[in-house]
Amino acid sequence: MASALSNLSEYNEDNVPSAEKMAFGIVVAEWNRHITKALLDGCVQTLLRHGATEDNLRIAQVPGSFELTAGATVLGTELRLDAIICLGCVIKGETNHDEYINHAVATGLTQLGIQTGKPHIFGLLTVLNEQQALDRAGGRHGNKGVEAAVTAIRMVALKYALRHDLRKIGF
Ligand code: RBF
Repeated sequence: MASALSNLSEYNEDNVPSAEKMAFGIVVAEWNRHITKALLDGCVQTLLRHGATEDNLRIAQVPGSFELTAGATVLGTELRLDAIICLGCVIKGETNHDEYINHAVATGLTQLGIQTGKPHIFGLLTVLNEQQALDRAGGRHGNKGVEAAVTAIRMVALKYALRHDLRKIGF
């Protein structure tokens, strides 16, 4: 169950580093478009609110969530991107398709993060029904696109801090 502490949508804006010099790739799945559009809007608005510019955002649409890792691989060839954010929504149906897709995306993004050294953010809703998705795409559990954006900014800031040998990182 989500709690106030774990719901990053209610984050403290002052604790988020500036994204002014950061460049982000966003891969968004078209399946369940009414949900993924809300995730994308929340994500982009959050990046811009924290200083990112539209010039530094690259957005790619892919058919379904299974294609998120392939989309991330394509965007990853743009070396200037500091992080790739992947957004999708898989809703459980009568079969086990959701488990295969969700595991494939989780494993794929983990591997890409390790291989490239760039943060690959898991913004995939893995829900049991549409209501759970609506709750997490601007509803009572916040917007996971917002949280994905904040996570991306913080992970890029972590890399910048290490590069500049700062002694205190985050918090
Ligand atoms: N893609 C999603 O992003 N969300 C879904 O809920 C979803 N459900 C699917 C259900 C089935 C039975 C299949 C075969 C595909 C589904 N997909 C879904 C599409 C999947 O991510 C991918 O685009 C296709 O399987 C083509 O590789």
